[in-house]
Amino acid sequence: MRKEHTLSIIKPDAVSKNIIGAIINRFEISGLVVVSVQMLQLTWKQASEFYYVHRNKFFFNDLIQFMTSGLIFIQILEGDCAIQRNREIIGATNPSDALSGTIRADYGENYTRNAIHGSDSKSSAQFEISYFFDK
Ligand code: DGI
Repeated sequence: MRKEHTLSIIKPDAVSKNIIGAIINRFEISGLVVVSVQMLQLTWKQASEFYYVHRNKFFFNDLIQFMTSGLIFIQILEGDCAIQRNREIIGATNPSDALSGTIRADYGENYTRNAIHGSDSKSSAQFEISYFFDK
């Protein structure tokens, strides 16, 4: 197995519900390790740059509005196959499609307010980690 890093963001809905610890606990009990953190409120420019792959999608404005609406909690997670394992713990993008026991099934409300972000590939993990941590 190869040690990997992935980016995780606890989104404004989950931060405002005071469940940062409950979510981090899910990572820790599955063996992923939090190795770096930041808490901040994104500007419109930052959120748009971070989600630039979705810039032409119908939901882009709602997504950016939501992601800039409050504090977010950003973490780098480390572990064997961290990118894929993190996606499994998170669950499907739409919480109503997410498997029971996943973070989005338990804490997500809808497509936009879905509690958590996790890098979905090696290349997005590299881009996302460097966006917040390598500057
Ligand atoms: O990696 P994910 O967050 O699971 O999903 P993604 O990278 O395809 O999309 C990024 C975010 O954009 C997602 O967490 C919520 C939003 N989104 C994606 N698809 C839809 C959407 N929002 C709405 N309203 N409808 C969608 O079909």
